[in-house]
Amino acid sequence: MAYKRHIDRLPIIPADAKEHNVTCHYCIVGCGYKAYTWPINRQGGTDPSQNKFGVDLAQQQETQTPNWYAPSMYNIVKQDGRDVHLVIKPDPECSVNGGLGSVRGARIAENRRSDITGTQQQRLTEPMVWRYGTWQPTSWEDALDLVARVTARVIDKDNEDDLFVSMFDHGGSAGGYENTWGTGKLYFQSMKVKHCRIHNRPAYNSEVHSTRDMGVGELNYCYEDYGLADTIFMIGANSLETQTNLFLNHMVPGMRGETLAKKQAELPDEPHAPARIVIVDPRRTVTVNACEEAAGAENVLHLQIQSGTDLALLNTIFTHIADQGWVDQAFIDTSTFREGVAQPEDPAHPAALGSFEAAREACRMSLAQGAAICGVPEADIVKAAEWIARPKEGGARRRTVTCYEKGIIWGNDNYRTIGAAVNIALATGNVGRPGGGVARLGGHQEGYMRPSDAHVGRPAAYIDDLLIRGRGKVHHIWANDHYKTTLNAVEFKRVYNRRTNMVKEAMDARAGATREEMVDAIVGAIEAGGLFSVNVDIIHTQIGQQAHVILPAVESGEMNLTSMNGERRMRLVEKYMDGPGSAKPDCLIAAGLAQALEKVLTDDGRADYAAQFKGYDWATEEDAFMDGYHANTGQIVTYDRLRAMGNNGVQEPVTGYEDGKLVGTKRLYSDGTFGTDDGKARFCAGAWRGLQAPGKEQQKAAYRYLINNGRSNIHWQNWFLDKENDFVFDRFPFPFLEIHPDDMTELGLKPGDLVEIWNDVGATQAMACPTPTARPGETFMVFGAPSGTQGNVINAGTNELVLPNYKQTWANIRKISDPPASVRHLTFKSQEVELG
Ligand SMILES: Nc1nc2c(c(=O)[nH]1)N[C@H]1C(S)=C(S)[C@@H](COP(=O)(O)OP(=O)(O)OC[C@H]3O[C@@H](n4cnc5c(=O)[nH]c(N)nc54)[C@H](O)[C@@H]3O)O[C@H]1N2
Ligand SMILES: Nc1nc2c(c(=O)[nH]1)N[C@H]1C(S)=C(S)[C@@H](COP(=O)(O)OP(=O)(O)OC[C@H]3O[C@@H](n4cnc5c(=O)[nH]c(N)nc54)[C@H](O)[C@@H]3O)O[C@H]1N2
Ligand code: SF4
Ligand SMILES: [Mo]
Repeated sequence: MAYKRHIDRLPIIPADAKEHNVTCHYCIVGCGYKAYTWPINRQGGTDPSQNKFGVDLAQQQETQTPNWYAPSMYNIVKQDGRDVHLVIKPDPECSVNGGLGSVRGARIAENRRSDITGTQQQRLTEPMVWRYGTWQPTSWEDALDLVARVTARVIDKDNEDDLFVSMFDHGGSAGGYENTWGTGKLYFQSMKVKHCRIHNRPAYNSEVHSTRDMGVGELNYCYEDYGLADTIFMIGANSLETQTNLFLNHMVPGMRGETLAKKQAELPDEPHAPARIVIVDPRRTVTVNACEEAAGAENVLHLQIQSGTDLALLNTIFTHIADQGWVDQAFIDTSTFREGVAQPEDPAHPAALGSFEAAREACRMSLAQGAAICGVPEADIVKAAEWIARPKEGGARRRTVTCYEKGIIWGNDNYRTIGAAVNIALATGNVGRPGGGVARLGGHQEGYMRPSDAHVGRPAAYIDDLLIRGRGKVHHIWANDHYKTTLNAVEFKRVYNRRTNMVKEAMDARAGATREEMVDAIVGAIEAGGLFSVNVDIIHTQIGQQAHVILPAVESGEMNLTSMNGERRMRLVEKYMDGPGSAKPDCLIAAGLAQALEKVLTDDGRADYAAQFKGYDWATEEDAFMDGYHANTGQIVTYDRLRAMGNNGVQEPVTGYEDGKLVGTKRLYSDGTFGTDDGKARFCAGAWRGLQAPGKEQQKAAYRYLINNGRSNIHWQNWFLDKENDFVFDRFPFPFLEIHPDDMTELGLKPGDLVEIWNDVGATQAMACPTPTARPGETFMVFGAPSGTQGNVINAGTNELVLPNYKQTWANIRKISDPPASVRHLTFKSQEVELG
């Protein structure tokens, strides 16, 4: 059990505790928190003058009091070398979360590394180099010199194709504008690395090409729109668990009618009612359940489609809306491309883009066709179209906000499916207007600032495939663990282990050699098919077990870090504690690597090439911010100005600085001009074409169970901190597999049994969780677990632009074990709730 559960008393935050702005670094929502720190030998008192809340704590506080914090919000950490108390609690003044926490964010403090309370002792503290058959701690200088020397041997001016890079492109948990700039400047300015991939997919590309090609940036609205909308249209997302406080603090109030007064005030000329919601998901999620509780079941329409059939559904809804004439013709005429095809289909564009009429023609699908493919009743498709688009009483346009995430981003036919969702929003004039928007919900926060990646090309290289086929000589990995999170993972790990072990063996064979001899030995192994692996992370990951050099990074809170959330709200997280040991911000690690490369190349007599690695004399992350974000976005935003904007920050793009405040942008495209050359949005002419990625139809035909997969509320990503968090591990020592009780009977399974999931590409294991709401034959497995990689059974098939199709996976299941001891205390009760 977690040590804090034995705590019956926590120190009162003193009135003079230091206060820091914190944006929760876990998910895209970016909830506002405050971090309070004060010296270890002091605490506040109950008198209003003695505590941070300024209230009499000797009195009973009300139920929803903010004058309180939970044990999970507390820790003892180092600040400027001294032990301090740390409390990180939700900020009631933040418009994003209004004081709400979540099962992840409310544990930021207990997930900090502490030598006093013993939390997160797994954090890396020193650089390490593979030596004498294990990893030996060493200095930054020594580690970076080795990385630079080996890297310099395989790259040259104008040919950096043997250097492979996996790097985060997000904000929040790893990343942020500082760090994407540091890595981006190194790999895309000093070098022009084209064999790179992003943390969550096997290529360097966009998750949402089509909406961008259509001129509609994917984060175009503001969270307030959920309170102004008549209808929320949610496709392939489970927001209660994955964008928790966006759901609880914006969607739920909209559905409960708590925002009616605001609607009336802002949009007085039309009738208003509480928002209804249409959810597209093959699975009944806890989000569906929560919506029913919030809005009443009659206001929730769950379209429980067959996995991967979203495109057919969306095209059918689009057709029906067009046939009924529920379109916004004035908007179509003034804001969209009117003359046929603007962009023909080609290898870089998996569907043609053009006029409303062209798309209507290409996407046409009857109710009967749509219903047959998706497996939902025609009447429900009609109802969805009505809720989304039928004009309101008196003829006012219906305001519908459309949101989507990994159910279609990692789903079948990404380009066309996202295009089909945007088509509906464009046809109904629901972009750039209050209560509208068509936006991805997001995963991490965003924080992208890099030199052009145009040299990467489109379609971008399929990096995992190249690595499996023996390409690449040196691999730099920044903040991700493909062993737990990539597709075709069994094959990837098998080959990666073999290739990196060749280098380890070569290094072991030369124990005691000089640096020059060692580099020669490593390069010899590389030339024989080996791979030299460098891992920049905060913990020793699974792929990090194969690394030859490990570089320790700090995370949010241990450095100053900027990022923006799903409504483009940019904030500064102020550093409130020291990083472990000699760990550094990623941007400064990238700078150190650039400097090491400059030195090595100079020593090597390659002065011209060495000169490309100048320009990294940053002393702090703020220097990286000024060199990257500040210099490239009109020189308006600075740390001081952002700090002054507090937890409400400013919505990007930032357009000016007036009266001591940064001026932002509430919604994109509010003037009806879109992000294309001519300012006109395009429709997507993408017809339904079955399961598009190679091998999916065959897998579906050959195996019995859908292995749908994704996230759970309690877990954060690949469990990198959860792994050493008792609260999480007590609850789920193994990844769960939601499975219908009838399927369990057929397979001879008891709750908590361990099962093997296997198919043509691999196998993995999970813990069976009886789930009566699951459809027979359709399971759901939590992804990313250290003890059961779901990606082991996902085949290598991607779309034309190398977007992985994680969600469409089929396999067979067999029992391998009774519940292990660590499972026996678990509850298998339904997670659905009834709010009286
Ligand atoms: N608690 C928690 N929250 C997180 C994260 C986390 O690790 N834990 N990670 C963050 C990150 S990085 C991301 S990317 C987001 C992801 O956020 P989401 O996209 O909301 O999460 P997922 O669980 O991956 O997938 C969402 C839903 O897609 C459904 N789905 C599967 N197949 C299909 C299909 O064919 N069609 C449709 N329409 N739906 C389908 C699944 O049943 C699932 O309910 O979450 C972020 N938030
Ligand atoms: N089957 C299946 N697979 C999936 C998905 C799915 O839905 N189903 N979803 C995909 C998606 S959307 C995502 S986002 C990926 C996630 O895949 P990954 O990116 O591999 O997983 P994360 O847990 O986000 O990895 C974060 C890593 O960065 C480290 N880290 C954290 N903070 C810092 C920092 O500040 N600096 C450095 N250097 N390191 C840091 C952590 O220790 C951890 O090892 O998985 C993808 N894979
Ligand atoms: S909803 Fe997301 S950002 Fe907000 S507290 Fe939870 S994990 Fe953090
Ligand atoms: Mo993600």
